[in-house]
Order: sequence, then structure tokens, then C-alpha cells
Amino acid sequence: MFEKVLIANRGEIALRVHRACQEMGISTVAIHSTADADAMHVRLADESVCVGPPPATESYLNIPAIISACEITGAEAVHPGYGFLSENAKFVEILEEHDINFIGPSSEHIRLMGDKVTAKTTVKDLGIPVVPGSDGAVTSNEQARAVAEEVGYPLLIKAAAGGGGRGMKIARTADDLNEAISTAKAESKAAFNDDAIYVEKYLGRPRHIEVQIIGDANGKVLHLGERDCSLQRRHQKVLEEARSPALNDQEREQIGNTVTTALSKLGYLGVGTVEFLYENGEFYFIEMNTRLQVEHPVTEMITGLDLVREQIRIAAGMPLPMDQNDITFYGHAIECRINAENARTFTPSPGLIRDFHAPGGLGVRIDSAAFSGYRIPPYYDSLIGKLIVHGRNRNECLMRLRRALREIVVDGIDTTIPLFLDLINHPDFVNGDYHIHWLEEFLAETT
Ligand code: MV4
Repeated sequence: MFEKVLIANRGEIALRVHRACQEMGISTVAIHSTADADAMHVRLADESVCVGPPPATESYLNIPAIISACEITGAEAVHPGYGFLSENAKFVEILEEHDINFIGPSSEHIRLMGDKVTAKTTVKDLGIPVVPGSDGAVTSNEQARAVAEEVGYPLLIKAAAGGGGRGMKIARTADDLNEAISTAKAESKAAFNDDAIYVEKYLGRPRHIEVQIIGDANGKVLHLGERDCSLQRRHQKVLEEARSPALNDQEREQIGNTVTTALSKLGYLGVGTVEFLYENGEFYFIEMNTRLQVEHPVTEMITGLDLVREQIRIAAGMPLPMDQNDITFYGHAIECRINAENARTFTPSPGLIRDFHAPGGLGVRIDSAAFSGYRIPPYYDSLIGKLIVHGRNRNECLMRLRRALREIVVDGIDTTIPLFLDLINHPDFVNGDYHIHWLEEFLAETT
């Protein structure tokens, strides 16, 4: 096992990784920008290295500075958290050249899934259901038109380099097609310097359901069930739950088995998430994430597994100590992302947290690096913490969430807490009856 791990991240996820390391007897190295010198992840780590000025491009994304920090401290492995360098294949290759372990999948698998066209054709060949559409990239308007005749309108034009909704355009009818293609290409060229596109049938009101998987160096791949992440705004998830209120056990088992069979053929190592749209009882693959995700705690709460611990063990070459039959699911978990943002306008609200009080009690977990007197810097994302609640069933989980939301105190800045207090009383949410556009429609109606 590693003796020392460098955590190439900040905020709550840096703390989350530090906690797993401590429990495994591994000492930790924090990196930080000058803006984060007093941050909680720096205070708790065994050692820390300043890697640059506040902008992430010069600090948390500064590969030479991070490699130097590993060499100076003797860290044998890097945990990237999420965001920043977590899905950067080049970074993984540079670590390899320096004989430093990356706690995550191979650079080949990161690159494969980073290109949405190669990801889709690869998983399709492995037996995962995909959205009907072009076979690979589309290189002419005539080709797009031919696919549209086959799958029907509306048609969705997607950027191969995209993801997270960037570079997507809908063609409602054949008349819209040429314009949608040229706008999608132009946007993708500007954002990613790549104008490759592909097309799919547009699904109107699906749910976003993702399957958590974990694979080891022996080719064993297990699934840890699904999460429903349909409640989102502008492609930012707001609340996630496990299991999905929309699935029955037969559907769960079927999609879980399909995914594990496919990913074991690929020899996938590490944790990963296979994202689907789900509509009218059918699953359609959209993307695969090759990192630990923000919402991983809801999976931890219902399986009792520590995903970061498993990531570290796998990166150290250890086999998964369990089989699929050993994974059991207990109860229901919901995560609320508490952002330093206005709950209605989502305008960022950095600044001083005058008072911070975490709720507690049975089934309540807070993953946060915030504290009373902490000043949120304006340079990074606005996530200040995650409230994760577990109950024996969804109803108990909802009751517990309601009381935890009434206990939590974050004073001095605007947060998204009032939004959750509204959501928890909405019949559609209480009934689990929502889809990927539900939250935006709710906000439009009530703001
Ligand atoms: C779609 C879709 C409808 N039909 N694909 C958005 C981000 C990217 N990950 C995939 N996305 C979508 N792909 C087809 N064929 C609708 C979306 C989509 C979406 C997906 C998941 C979560 C939130 C979303 C919000 C808007 C659109």
C-alpha cells in the first residue's frame, strides 16, 4: 500500500480523500493556491505545498508544479478528486513517465471516453444500449439527413468533444437541420477547437440515471447500483438520489449486468459512471465518466462501501475483496448540493461565512470544507458542501432531509438551501415524479 498520497484538489473533495487516507494509515500531501493557504484541506493534511496563484490554470491545473510537489514530498500516488485534472489523459501519462501512480483509470480509457463518438461506438459494440442515431461521426449534411429519415425528428446534433451539454443543437424538422449543424459545429470549434459532430434522436422528457461501477486489475467489474440525477439546472446537478424512484428491481439488475459485462470486456480499472437517459422503460447510453463523482456519497450510503478507499486499494494493485453477490443495497439516500449561490437566480455569492452549523443525528452526513469564519474565494466553483441523508426507505429519507434542512445554518452568504426547502414539499418531488427538465420548468413557474 502507498505510504503517502498527494491530493490534487481542494474543498470538500480534498477533505473526503484525506479522510479515506487517514483511515488507511496513509499520510497526505495537500496542494493549494495562494488563495487557499488557510483552507481546511491544507490544515488537515500532513504536509502541504503551494503550487501557484489563485487562478486554477496556474495552480490546481499546473502539471509541472504538481509533479514537483510529488517529488519534493515523496508522494507515491496522486488522487485527482473530480474536475481539475481528474479526466486529463495527458496528466496521467506524465505521472507514468515520473513513476507516480494515478488513482484512477488508465490514460487510454480516459481518452476513449473523453471523445463522445469513440465512447458511444465502443460501448455499443460491447452491448450497451445507445440512443438511435449516426454510427460514429457525421461528416456531411446529407449523411445527417439520411439518419434523420431513419430515426425521425426532432434530431439532436452533438459535439464529439462535448459533454455536459456544450455544443448541442436540436433540429425540430428537416428545415432546421442545416442551420443546427452549422451552429453546433461553430460552437464546438470555438469551445474545443474540434468541429466533429454526431447526431441522435432527441428524447423529450427522459430521466438521467447513471450506474456506478468499479473494476480491479484482475478484470473484475462490479456495479454499485444506480443514481437518479435528473434534478439539474443548466447541466449542473442540484440533487441526486439512490436508488432511482423510477426503476424496478428487474430493470436495475438488467442494466447493472449489461454494464458490468461490457466494462469487464474493456478491462476497465478504477471507479466509473455510465450515464443513461431513461424514457418509457428503455435505457440509452449518453456518456461515461472516468472519475469519482460529486454525488458518490449516495451510493456509499446505500452500499456501506467507501469508494475512495476502494479506489486507492485498486490503484495499489489490490483485488476487489468482494463479488457482485456481496454488494447489498439498504435504504435510500439523497444528496443536496449546497452552493454559495442565490437559490432563485443562482448568482454566485462568495464571501465570508459568518456562522456555519452542520446538522447531525442518525442518517445525516455533511461533506464540506466550510466552517464559521471561512471566506469563500471567488476563483473556484460554488459548492460549499453536500448534505447527504439516509433512511430505511425513501419516505424516511425525505422526513430526515426536511429536518436536517431546518437545522443547517450557513449565514453571511446566499446558498441554495431555500430551494431544497421548497423542493421537499413539492408533490412531484415527494412522488419521485420528475425528469431532466422538471427543475427548470419549476423555476420558470415559480420565479
Ligand atoms: C440528450 C438529450 C435528449 N436526447 N440526448 C445533455 C448533456 C449531455 N451529457 C447529454 N445531454 C442530453 N442528451 C438525446 N439523444 C438531452 C440531454 C440533456 C440532459 C441530459 C442529462 C441531464 C440533463 C440534461 C439537460 C438537458 C439536456
